[in-house]
Amino acid sequence: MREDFLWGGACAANQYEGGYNEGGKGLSINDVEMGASHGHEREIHSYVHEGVYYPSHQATDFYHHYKEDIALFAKMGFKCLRMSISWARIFPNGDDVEPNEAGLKFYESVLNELRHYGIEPIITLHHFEMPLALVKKYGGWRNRKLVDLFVRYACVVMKRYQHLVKYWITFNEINSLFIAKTPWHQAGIIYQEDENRTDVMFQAAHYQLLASAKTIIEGRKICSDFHFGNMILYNCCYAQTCHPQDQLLLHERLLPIYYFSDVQIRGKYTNTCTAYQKIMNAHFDIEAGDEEILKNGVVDFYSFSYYSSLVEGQNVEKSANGNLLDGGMNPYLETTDWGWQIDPLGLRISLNLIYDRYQIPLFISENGLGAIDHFENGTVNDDYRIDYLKQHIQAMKDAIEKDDIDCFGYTMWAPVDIVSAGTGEMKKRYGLIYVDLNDFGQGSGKRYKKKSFEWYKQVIQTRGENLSWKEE
Ligand code: BGP
Repeated sequence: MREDFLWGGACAANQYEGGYNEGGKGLSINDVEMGASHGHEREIHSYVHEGVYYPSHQATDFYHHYKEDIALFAKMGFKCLRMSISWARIFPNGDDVEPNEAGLKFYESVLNELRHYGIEPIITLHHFEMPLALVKKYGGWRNRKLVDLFVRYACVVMKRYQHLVKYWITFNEINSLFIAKTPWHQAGIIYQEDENRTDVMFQAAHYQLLASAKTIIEGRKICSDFHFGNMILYNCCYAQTCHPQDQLLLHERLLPIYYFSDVQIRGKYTNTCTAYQKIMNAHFDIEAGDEEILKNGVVDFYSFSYYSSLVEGQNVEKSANGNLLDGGMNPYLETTDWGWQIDPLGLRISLNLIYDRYQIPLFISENGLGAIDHFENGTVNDDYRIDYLKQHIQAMKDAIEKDDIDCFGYTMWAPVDIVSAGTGEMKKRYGLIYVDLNDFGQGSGKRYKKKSFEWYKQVIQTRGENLSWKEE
């Protein structure tokens, strides 16, 4: 593996940071969302209710632990950390006249800490989070006003951190807008009864694509050396049978993924996009000048999350879970504690499919195993996590070394235990570092190395050559 390969981990502010009302931060959409660990679906409130536990308020408290955590990442030899900035920490209401200096200072300290250890920050500007005030005032991303407000926020942070950050990702899993059960996390939208949901969704997608492109155009003026990436929830999918109809269904399943990356890489709504608009009977406004913006604001690299794969076909029973997705079960694969199918070879296949289509550098911005960990004697023997990561890294290596795929980095999700995006739970743990907190935020918050900590350190040290692990 190349010497400058970016090995590291990925996380998101709303799941990790906490400090929800500290340093002048405004409320984010996550700050009014309960976890699902009470035996029912997550619940969204319009304000913070007294006595209710909201997972994002404390999360795993990166806000107060960032020095300790970054030191631990450095011990593992991290070359990079993918993290997000909370928009509400910079503009508490989203449309404030001035940015919040304390928020800007906080991320400056974090970035300086990363630089101190030689860890390259990869910054996501919009990771399932936005100021709640923008939902109340404008209805979230259904409103075109959000485009310029977002670009303004992005410009403030890009200017401020231009000497600390080189890699920027505009929107996390931008296609989750078309996939997730609700557009809440991605776009701060709660559907009204009388509206055409499809049109609202496509309009919001257009605004986010526009905001992404504008950010890139403006960012390049700030620093010509910035590298911009998109971030796609990649759905590796197989046809259930060789029946041509199943193959066509498989093709159609990929349309909502290519919809976003085609615009972000080719700079226009391609035939793939218009075909999907027709299938969905979608109508939305494109103003004069928008096409020019999309054309000029294309990304430099394609980043994606990969956790599992699914099956599609005429007779598929949609019983398998996945990262925001459902689909058919694959009889050849095993599943995680949350029913996500484990498919390392699918990662190699995905890298090939994506690279064949776009021919630009790839970056694996998320991959990991959410599992129930048993904390004993100050550690967790998470051989299952080592096994999952080992197999996926091997698949990535095969894609790079045997298939000549240009992939320049891998950030596992997430280096330290954080709150689950889907369920708000703590018991769904991904970390190489255990955090003593439960689903209700109870515990000491102390950090402990899991077995996977030393293993990942060795992987990075040997540049992915030695993936095996022998007990000490
Ligand atoms: C992706 C998100 C992350 C992350 C991950 C795992 O959708 O970008 O924020 O959380 O999936 O999902 P979960 O936390 O629901 O297990």
